[in-house]
Amino acid sequence: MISNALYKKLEDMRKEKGAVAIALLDPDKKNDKKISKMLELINKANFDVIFVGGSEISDNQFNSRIKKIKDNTKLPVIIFPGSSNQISRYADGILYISLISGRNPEYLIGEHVKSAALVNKYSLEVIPTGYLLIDGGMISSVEKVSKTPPLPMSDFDLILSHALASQYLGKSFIFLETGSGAKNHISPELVKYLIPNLKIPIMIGGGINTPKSARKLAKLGAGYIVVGTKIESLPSLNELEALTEAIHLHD
Ligand code: 1GP
Repeated sequence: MISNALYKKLEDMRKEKGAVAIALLDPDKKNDKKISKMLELINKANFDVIFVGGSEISDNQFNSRIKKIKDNTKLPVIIFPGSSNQISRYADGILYISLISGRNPEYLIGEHVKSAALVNKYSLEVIPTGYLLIDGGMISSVEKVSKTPPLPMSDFDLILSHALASQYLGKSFIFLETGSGAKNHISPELVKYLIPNLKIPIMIGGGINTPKSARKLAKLGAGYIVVGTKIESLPSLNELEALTEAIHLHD
C-alpha cells in the first residue's frame, strides 16, 4: 500500500504552525540561471515545503531539475504538476490534481490515466486535490493551457459547490488558485465563507506577495499558502522571512 506519511506530515505542520508556508518553484528553462539562488532563499527563509511544477514547461528536463532541487534542500519536495509529463521518482510525493472548476476531461481524468502507471512504478505518495481556478483579474496560464474559464470570485455559492463536490469525491485538499502572478489573490471574504462549510483544508495560491495579505488569509483559516512569483523576483531574505513569519500564526 502507498503510504500517506507525507499527507500526515503536512497536516501535523498545519496544526503546529497554524498555516503552512509553501514555496513554488517553476522548473522551466527560463528559471535555470536563478534556481540555485531561489532555493537558497527558500531554505533560509523558513518555508515548510517546496512545490515543483508549472503549466508551461518548455523542455524535458523536469526530472533532472527536481533531482537537483531535492539534493539541495531538506524540505519535502512535492510535484505540483502542470501535466502528466511532470512525474519524477526523486520527489517525496505529488499533488494529484483534478481541475474541478473546469469541464475539460483531459484535466479531470485524461492526464491522470496517462501518468498513473508511472506514479505506481515510483510508489509516489499521491495527495488527491480538488483544484479550483478562480478569476484573479487576468488570463492565467492555467486558463490558457487547460482551456477552461475561471469561476467568478464573487460567486461564493458556486465556488462552495465546487469545493464540496471535491470533498465528496474524496479529495484531501481544496486548492483555490487565481494563477501565477495574478492581480488579485483569493479574497479573505471567500475564505471566511468557505471554511465553516468544509471538512478538508484549503490551499491558496496566486498573487500572494505581502505579509499583510498572507497573515489575513492564514488567520481566516487558509491552512496552506503558496508563494511563487515573489520568490522568482529574488527579494531580500528579510522580505521573504517576513512573509513566512506572517503565515506561521503560532511561531
Ligand atoms: C501559482 O499559486 C501559485 O500556481 C503561486 O502564484 O506565482 O502568484 O505566487 P504566484
